[in-house]
Amino acid sequence: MDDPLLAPPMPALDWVSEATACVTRHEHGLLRLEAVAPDILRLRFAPSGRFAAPRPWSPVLELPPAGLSVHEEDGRLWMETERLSARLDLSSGAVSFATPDGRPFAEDLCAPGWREVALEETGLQHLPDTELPPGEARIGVGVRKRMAQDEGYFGFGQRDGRLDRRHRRLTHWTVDRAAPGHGLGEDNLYQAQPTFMAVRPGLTWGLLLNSTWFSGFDVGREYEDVLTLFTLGGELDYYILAGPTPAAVVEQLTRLTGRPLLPPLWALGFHQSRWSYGTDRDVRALAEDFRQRAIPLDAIHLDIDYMDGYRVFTWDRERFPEPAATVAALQALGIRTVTIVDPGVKHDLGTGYGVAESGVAGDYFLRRPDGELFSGWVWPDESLFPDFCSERTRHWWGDLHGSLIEIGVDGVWCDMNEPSIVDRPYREPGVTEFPIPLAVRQGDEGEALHAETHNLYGHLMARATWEGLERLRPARRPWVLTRSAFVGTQRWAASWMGDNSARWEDLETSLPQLASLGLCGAPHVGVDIGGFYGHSFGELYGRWIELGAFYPFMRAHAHCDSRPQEPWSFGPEIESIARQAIELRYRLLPYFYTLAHRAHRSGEPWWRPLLFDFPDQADLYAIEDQIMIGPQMMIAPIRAPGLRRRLIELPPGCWYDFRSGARLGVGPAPLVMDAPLGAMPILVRGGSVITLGNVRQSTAEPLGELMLEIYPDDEAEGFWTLIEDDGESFDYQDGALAETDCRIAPLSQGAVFTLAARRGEYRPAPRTLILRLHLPEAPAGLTLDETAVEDWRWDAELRAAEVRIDDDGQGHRLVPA
Ligand code: MIG
Repeated sequence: MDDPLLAPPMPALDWVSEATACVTRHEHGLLRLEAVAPDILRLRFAPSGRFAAPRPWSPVLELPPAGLSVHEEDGRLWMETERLSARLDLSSGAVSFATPDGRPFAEDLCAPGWREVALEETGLQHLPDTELPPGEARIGVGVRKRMAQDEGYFGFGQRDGRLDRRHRRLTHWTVDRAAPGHGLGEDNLYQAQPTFMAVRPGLTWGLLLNSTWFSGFDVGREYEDVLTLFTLGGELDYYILAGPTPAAVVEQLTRLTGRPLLPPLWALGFHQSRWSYGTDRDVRALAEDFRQRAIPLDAIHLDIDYMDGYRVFTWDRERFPEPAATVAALQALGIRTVTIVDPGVKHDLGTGYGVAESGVAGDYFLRRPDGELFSGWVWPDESLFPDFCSERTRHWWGDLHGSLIEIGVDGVWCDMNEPSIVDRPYREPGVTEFPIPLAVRQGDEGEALHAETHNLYGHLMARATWEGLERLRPARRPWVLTRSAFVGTQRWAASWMGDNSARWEDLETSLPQLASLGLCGAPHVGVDIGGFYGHSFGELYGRWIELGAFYPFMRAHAHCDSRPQEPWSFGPEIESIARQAIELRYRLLPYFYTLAHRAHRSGEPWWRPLLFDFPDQADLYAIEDQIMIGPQMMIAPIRAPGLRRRLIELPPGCWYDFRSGARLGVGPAPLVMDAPLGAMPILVRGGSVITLGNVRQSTAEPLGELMLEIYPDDEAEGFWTLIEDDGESFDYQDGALAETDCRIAPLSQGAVFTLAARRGEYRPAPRTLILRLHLPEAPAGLTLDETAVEDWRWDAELRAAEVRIDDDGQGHRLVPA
C-alpha cells in the first residue's frame, strides 16, 4: 500500500467530547479518541463515518473506562488522562501523544489516509480461488508516524530475523510455513501479533493495532524514520500504551488482551515428542527408557498416527488397542500424555464417524459463499473445518475433548490451525495451498468475512480447546499447545514456533524469536529442540538441549523422516549432557514456576531480551544472544559449532557465575567466559535469590528440598518473592498460595539475609531449607535468628556459606559475622 508519503490534510468540521472520549467530524469520516485506562488511549478513524460493530470474539477485553479531559487551544484539541495525553491538530487531523511531562511520541506525520486496495498489493501469499469481497474488506486505511532516531522497535510477534525491526516491513497473516529451512528474514509465519514497543532511554511506549484483517507495519523501510501502520477492513483502530518501561507496556498490553494462563506445574517439565511414537509399545518403551536412564520427563506427545485414519478424536485400535491402559502406564511413571488434534474433520459421512456427523447436524462447519460445505484436504484427505468464531461451534468442539479426557489425556496440542489446507490429497503430485475463500462468512450470525477472521482461526481453536478442558475437568488447569495464535492467545495456550530445522541457524533464530513473543504478551513459548526437519547431530543437539532447558516451554520434537532424536540417540557423552541439562531444568522449577506466576499476574515474560530489564542502556538493545531468564538470571547461549568460549556483555550491576559461584565483575563491561559443551554460561545478577529444588524424575515426585542460592549485590538491596501453589488446581485464585518474601542486604551492609514468614493458605509438604549465602570470603561465623549457628559449612569452591533448617514457614534472619 504505497500511499503518498503525506495523506492530504483532513480538517475537523467540529468536535464533541464525552466523559471518556472525544470525537471529531471530518468531511470524510469520524475520528474518535477514547481513554480506555489512564495509561491506554484508543484511536479510531472510519472514513465511512461508521465504526465497526464490536465482535463477540474480539481478542481485546473491555476495561472500565477512564476519564478524559478535553480542551481546545491554538487550533488544537488537547486530551488528557493522568498518565498520557494526545493532541489533535484541528486543521490537519494529525494526532500525537505525549507523556505527562510533555515528551512527545508516536507523532503523526499527516492525517490518516485510505483507498481501495487490490489483493496483489497486499503481498498476501498463496491465495488462489480468492478475491477480496467488495465493501470494507477492500478499503485499506493507514497512518504514518515519525520514528525518533534513538528508538529501537521490538515485539511484532512471531517472525524470523533480528530483534530490532527497524528497516523492515512486517505483515500479519497466519500461514503454514511448511518448507524446511525457513530462515532469517522471513516475514509472516504461523502466528500474527500486530503489536510492538518503541524503546529509548527514559521512555518506552507501545502500540496494539486492533485489526484482525490483513495488516502491517512498515518500520522505516519504505521511508527512513517513518513508521506506517496499515490495515484492510475500512477502519484504523489502535491502542497507545503509555509505558514508560517495557514491563509497563507488556502489563498494559496483557491488561487489554488478557493475562497469560498459569500452566500446571507438570507442563514446565520436559516434554518428549516425535512424529510419531506410533504404537502403544513404542510409547511405553520410550517412557521406560527415560526412567531406566534416569532422565527426567513429564510428558510424551502423541502425533497424528495415534488416530484412526487421521480422524480427530479417534484412536487406531491396532496401534493403540487400549489407549487408557497405555496412558495409565505412563501416569504410573509420572508421565503425562499430550495428544495432537487438528482442526480438519474427515469428510466421512454415513460411516458412523460421530465427529463429522454431529458437526454437520449442528451446522458447525464453514460454508462456502454459495452455501455448500467448504472442504479442503489435509491429513485425513477431504475435510471439513469448524467455524471457531461461532460460540456454539466452540462449545461443541470443546466437548469433543471428553473422549480424550476419559482416556486420561492431560494436554492437547493444536496443530495446522492457521489453518493449513491443500487442494488435493497429500500423496498426489502438485499439491498446493488451498485457503478458505475470503468471502466465507463466519460467526453465529454470519457477521464477518473470513478476510476479517482468518488470523483468529488458531486463536479461537485454542480457546475452544481450553474452555472445553476447563468444563470437562474443572478442578484442574487445562494445558493447550497451539501452532497458530494471535494477540490474546496467551490466555489459553502455550505455543511452539512450528517447523524449524536441525541447523545452527534455527537454534540461533529461537533466541530473538521467543524474546519478541514475550514482548507481545506471550510468555509460554518454545521451539522444537534438536530441530524438526533434517537430522540432528550430537553437538547441535547438546547445545540445543542445554539452551532449551531455559525455554519457557521445553519440548524436543522431530520429523517422521528424521533419524532418532531422543536424548540418548547421539552417544553417551551427549546423553549425559542432556541428562544434566534436563536435571538443571528440574532443579530450577521453583524459580521458573514463580516466573510463571509473575507472568500470570502482569504479563511479565520470563524469556526476555536485555532491553526489558535495561531499557536505559541503548548499547544493549541489539544484543540478542544473551537472554534474561526473569529478572535474576542471564544465559549466554552458544550458537555455532566448535565454540568453547564466548564474549558476554555484562549489563549494569554485579554478576555471578551460576555454575562456579564466582563473582564475575560489575557491568557495564565485556567479559569472556568458558563454555565447554554442556556448560553454556549462566549468570546471576547481584541481589538475587535463586530457588532450586532437588532433582526429580518428574514433577509428580515430592520436592524434598528447597535451596535458596543467595547472591548479594555490592551496593543495592535485593528482593525476591517465591510463589508456590499446588501446581494443578485453580485454588490459588482463592488464596491457596504460598508467598515467601526474601530480602538481601548488600555486601556493603553486611549481606544480611531476611526470610519473611510465609503468606497465604497453601502449605508446601515438609521439606528442608538450604540457605546458601554467596560471599567473597568465608565469614567468621553465622547467626540465625540471633543464635550462633554451630552446624554450618563453607563451600570453598562455590564460595558459599551453607545452613540447613526445616522449613517451618516462619521468618528467619541469617547474619554473617
Ligand atoms: O503436515 O502432525 O508443525 O510439529 O509433527 C505436518 C505432523 C503436520 C506439523 C507440525 C509438526 C507435526 C506435523 N504437523
